[in-house]
Amino acid sequence: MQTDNNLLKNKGIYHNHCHAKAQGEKQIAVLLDPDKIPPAHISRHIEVALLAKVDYFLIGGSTSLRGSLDDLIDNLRRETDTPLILFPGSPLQICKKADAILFLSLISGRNPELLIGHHVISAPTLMQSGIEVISTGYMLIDGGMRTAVQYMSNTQPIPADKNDIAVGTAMAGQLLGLKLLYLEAGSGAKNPVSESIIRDVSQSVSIPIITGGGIRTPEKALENFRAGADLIVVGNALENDPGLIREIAAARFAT
Ligand code: 1GP
Repeated sequence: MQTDNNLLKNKGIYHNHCHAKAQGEKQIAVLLDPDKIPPAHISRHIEVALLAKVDYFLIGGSTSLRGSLDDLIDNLRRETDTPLILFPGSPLQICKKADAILFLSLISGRNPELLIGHHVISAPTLMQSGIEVISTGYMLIDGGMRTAVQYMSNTQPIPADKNDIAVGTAMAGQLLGLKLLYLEAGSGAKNPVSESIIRDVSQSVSIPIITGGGIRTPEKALENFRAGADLIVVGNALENDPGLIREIAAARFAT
């Protein structure tokens, strides 16, 4: 006999996230970028994220230079059964050991490689891999500085004060059948995505909304949730102040 937990787990990560959304629950993911975290800090990062009981680990980044994705996933597998979700900067960052992948279409941009090209390259591997594929509309919103993802994607972000463009883009993503929207100010962004954009987008679509980029305080996390984010992603804050993640994660329960 399966327990309720096992039954829920078997339905998949996306299903579980939608279930949480329907219950009004908020979730948090920690982003681990193997190129950014010094190897000596990885165990500590994992430990503090687990103490904070984060809902997911996102794994990936804009570059694939130094860190080994495989080693990081092996390391995480030894420590936890928290779902491991790829957040790939390129098809080079696909790893069958993960539980799921955010199959990102950069719908705020007009770079065909990031709208369909990379997908064609990676689809055969993904079809064979057995990992859960979650099609995601990835929307860059100007965060007040040029970020790695802007440079690497060779696209312009949506201006931070153009809510209508963000809303239209999000609506198009939902109509195209994407399952999630990721509103991204870029890792280390000076200005996180504004509550005003999050609110307008969340009131215009029914699919779940992820926000990330420059979320460094529990207050900002809470504002994102209250504006309509279903899941927030935190990366740099963990590197700068590992203890902070517990407070940021607690914002899930304060809405
Ligand atoms: C980047 O949204 C994530 O894709 C995390 O950003 O590193 O600024 O938290 P930070």
